[in-house]
Formats: sequence, C-alpha cells, structure tokens
Amino acid sequence: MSLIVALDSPDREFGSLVEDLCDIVDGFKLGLPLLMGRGVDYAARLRSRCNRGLWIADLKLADIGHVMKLTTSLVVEHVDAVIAHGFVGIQGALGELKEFLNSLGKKLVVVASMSHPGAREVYDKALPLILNVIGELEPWGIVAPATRPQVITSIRERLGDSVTILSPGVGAQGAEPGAAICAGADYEIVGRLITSSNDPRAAALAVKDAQKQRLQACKRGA
Ligand code: O7E
Repeated sequence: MSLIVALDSPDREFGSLVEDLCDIVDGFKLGLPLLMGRGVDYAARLRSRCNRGLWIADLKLADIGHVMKLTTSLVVEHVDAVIAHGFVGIQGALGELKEFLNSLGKKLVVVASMSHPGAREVYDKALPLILNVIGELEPWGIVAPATRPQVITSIRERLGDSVTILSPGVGAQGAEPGAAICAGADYEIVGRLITSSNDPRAAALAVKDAQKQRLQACKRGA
C-alpha cells in the first residue's frame, strides 16, 4: 500500500514520529507551515531520522519560473520532489521549474485539483486546461483529491499510467483510506489522522490495513 505522511504543524517536534513511521510508510510531505516555522535546517534534521522513501517539499508554488526556482533552491537539496500549482502554465513558469529540477535529478509534482469543497468553484472548471498543461509538461507526479475519487478516475483515463498520482484528503477531510487508490491514485497523503493520533505508528498501520481491504473490495468490484 502507498502512504505518504503530511507533516504540517510548525510547533510540533516530529523527529520521533518520523523515526517511528520510517519503516512502514512510503515517504513524508513537508508542508509550508512546518518549513516556514521551523526552517529548512529542520527539514534536513527530520530527513536524517529517516533516509528512505520519498521526501516532498509542499511549496505549492505559483509564480514566475525565476522566483519558483529561487524558492525551490532553498530546500531542494533535502527533498526528492517539489510541488507547484498547474494553473501558472508552462512558458516562463513550470517549464523553467521542471528543467531546473531535472538538472538536479529531482521530481516535479503539479497540482491538478484540490480536496477542499471550494475546489469545485474554480479548480473543477479549470481542470481540462490544467490537464492540457500537465499533458504537455509531463511532470513526474500530480495531485488529485481523495475526497472526489471520480476526479482521479477521469484524470487517470485522460493521462494514462505514466504519471504518478498523489492524493490528499484521507481521514480529517473525510475520504476513506483506499478510496483514492481504488480510483487510480498511486499514493494517499495522510496528515492529521496519523500525526494527531496518540499512537501514530498504530494509526499508520490501521490506514495501511484499511487501504488493503478497500483495494481487495474494489478489485472484486464491490
Ligand atoms: O487533512 P490532512 O491533515 O490529512 O492533511 C492533508 C495534507 O494534504 C495537507 O498537508 C494539505 O496541505 C495537503 N493537501 C490537501 O489537503 N488538499 C489538496 O488539495 C492538496 C494538498 C497537497 O498536499 O497538495 C500537494 C500534495
């Protein structure tokens, strides 16, 4: 099963949580509150507690290429992938960022749609245009909402198997573990359901178990 844990709180000590989860999860996503509140050195220290899996800087960049590269360069040595918004387009923006990341051997992840209810207001309407950008840009990964699995299915149908789909919205935002994977996602991103638990390792193992059961059910067509 594919599980990435979102670390967002700027005032939490995540070191022991990272160590506890290191052998059972597929990676960690570092949110902007954590990166801004604790600094880039903290990201490096966290990674030193678990030097395996996929480490992602969730910068959710949306700027001109020059500025996105400057922001990325502050943290990129400590992560494997960086997240940017898709609506800024390729020329003078995502194209430059992708080239920069490629030159460093790092991955670009582009937001195709989001998990909160307000995503229906703009994101859903813009999705065909954003998918044009993603289709042309060919980033390593994209973000699509676990809260609306039908969006994941339609994106997977449109883009095929070559793109990696990361899906947030499980747990605190209402999606059940495994639903996004059944719909075509590769990874589910889970934050508070695990990080706010008294026993994060048990919570992560429960998510993985629920993912497995859901996947078996959806393979049977349930
Ligand atoms: O609700 P939680 O606690 O499970 O946290 C969800 C995480 O996923 C959190 O870090 C948030 O920033 C992120 N996220 C969404 O919740 N919705 C989105 O649409 C997109 C993301 C996100 O991570 O985008 C990049 C993968």
